[in-house]
Amino acid sequence: DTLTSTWCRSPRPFRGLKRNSSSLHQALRDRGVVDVHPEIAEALGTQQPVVALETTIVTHGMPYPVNLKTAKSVENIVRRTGAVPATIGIIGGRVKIGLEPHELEFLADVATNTAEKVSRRDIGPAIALGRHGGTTCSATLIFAALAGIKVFATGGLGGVHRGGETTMDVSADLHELTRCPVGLVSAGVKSILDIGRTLEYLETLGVPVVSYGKTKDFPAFYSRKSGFQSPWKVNDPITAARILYHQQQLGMANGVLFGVPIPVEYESTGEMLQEAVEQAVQEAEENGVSKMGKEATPWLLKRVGELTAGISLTSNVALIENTALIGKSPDEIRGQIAV
Ligand code: PSU
Ligand code: MN
Repeated sequence: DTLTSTWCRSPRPFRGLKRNSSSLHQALRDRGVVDVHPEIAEALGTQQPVVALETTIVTHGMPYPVNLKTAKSVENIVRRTGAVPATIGIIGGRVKIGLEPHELEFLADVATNTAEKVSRRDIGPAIALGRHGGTTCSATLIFAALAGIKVFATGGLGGVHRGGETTMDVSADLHELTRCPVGLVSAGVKSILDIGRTLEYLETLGVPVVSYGKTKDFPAFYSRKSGFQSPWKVNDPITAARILYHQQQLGMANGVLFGVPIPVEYESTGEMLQEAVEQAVQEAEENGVSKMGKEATPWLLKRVGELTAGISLTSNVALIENTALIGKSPDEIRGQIAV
């Protein structure tokens, strides 16, 4: 059996999902490596709102047991808004769109599960080698788009790292937003990044950046303002949904980045956290962390947590819970948009 002969016999890639639960489920199963949770297949097939959630934050972004508690809390918040949460991850080489509680617990048990941090480039290898993985924003966007999920809520998108103009450390998350017609709701990009260059890069890629709220201030994760402005702002879910809808109507494949600032009550700690971020970034430079590839982000987040005695973690949990609340799917108001 050569690779080519195996390849030729494998099921053809599925084109065009029908929004009917049984055919969706079947189609994704036929692809061979994707399991859609029946509740999510049902919701997608009957036009109920679904919100995608990532798992790198569980496997590489937060320590146990806060990671598990946060992931469950975010799922519950999504449910309370009337949408179905679709937490996405990879278990034993199978893509899971929607995790059972025991599967989420397994991924959160970071001491024993050896889960990889899976971006676009890691998807094929992780599946072929039967690995477990927490999906980053880029991989989660791919699977959300595959399943027809329109909204994805998370804490912080990846971006251009400090010094990225020489290291070329630019997160694959940015490019993925050019390929996936999904509204990504986040508290901006992590403050460990070069926010100005990240926004420039998104402009080059043609990804709309939209502040969700009263001002165009682009949020900086732990604080409500980054000092940079988004090109656009919207303050209601219908307009937000229209942005996605009209792009799709025009056959554009790209998504939208919605920036939702951390709740006001966490603003006061933002400045202190930013100081810790600056220190962590400096230490990272001294320790050559920029040469660590995908380990750079987890290293920086962990170090900021240590420097702030866990306060950064409390803020991190709060902002993710908040984006999940705002991220209540534009699907639910689809009926109100003129077709
Ligand atoms: N923000 C956090 N914690 C995280 C991440 C972002 O507060 O764990 C993750 C997201 O999954 C994001 C990824 O997609 O980091 C980006 O990693 P990189 O910079 O290696 O592309
Ligand atoms: Mn990187």
